[in-house]
Amino acid sequence: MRFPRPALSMLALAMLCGAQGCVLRARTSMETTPIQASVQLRPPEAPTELRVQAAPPPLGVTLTPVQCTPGASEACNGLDDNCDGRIDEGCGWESGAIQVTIRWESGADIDLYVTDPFGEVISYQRRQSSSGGVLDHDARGACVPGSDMIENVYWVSPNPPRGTYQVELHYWGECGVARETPTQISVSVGGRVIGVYGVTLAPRQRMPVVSFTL
Ligand SMILES: [Ca+2]
Ligand SMILES: [Ca+2]
Ligand SMILES: [Ca+2]
Repeated sequence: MRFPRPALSMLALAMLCGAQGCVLRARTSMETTPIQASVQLRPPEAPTELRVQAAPPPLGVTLTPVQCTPGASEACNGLDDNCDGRIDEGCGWESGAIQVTIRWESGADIDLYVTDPFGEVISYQRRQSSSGGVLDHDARGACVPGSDMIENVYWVSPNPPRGTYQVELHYWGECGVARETPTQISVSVGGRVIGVYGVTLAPRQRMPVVSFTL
């Protein structure tokens, strides 16, 4: 950073020469002298280990054992197949310090809602929160030809805000083909999957499925 330095009094000398020789004249001057100062910024904080506590699943939601195999190929199925803590890496949606991925198969249009500790809700209606959460994969099921049935929210920052996160699902529509729809919700925090949850939703049902606290 560059600061103007407060004026300093300096003595300036001038040599004036004429027919009778030379004289030295002195005068004081006020000058502004730039100085260099640097502010030492702390290095970016290394990702800290995230301690997470998941609330017991609400009624109707089941918690299934995490099944993965180190070295397995990663399928685009809403699960962390190779145990690296990233769900579906290479499939076109991102992983991060927090990743929530839902998947279903019925052709319905299911929507994922994640509420951050500040109460901001991330969904297809508002895809980014100021805390760094992003919905980067939206799905419409059979309502939109070519759509798949996976939605994904992740946190870009290695240090997402501490507090409680709430995951909700909403059965938006049957798309002319679906009825009750089983869904699967994978949650990864700090590089490991903390749970794979399952819930069956009826048309237009909205319910909280997972809550966890950092
Ligand atoms: Ca993986
Ligand atoms: Ca996968
Ligand atoms: Ca959807």
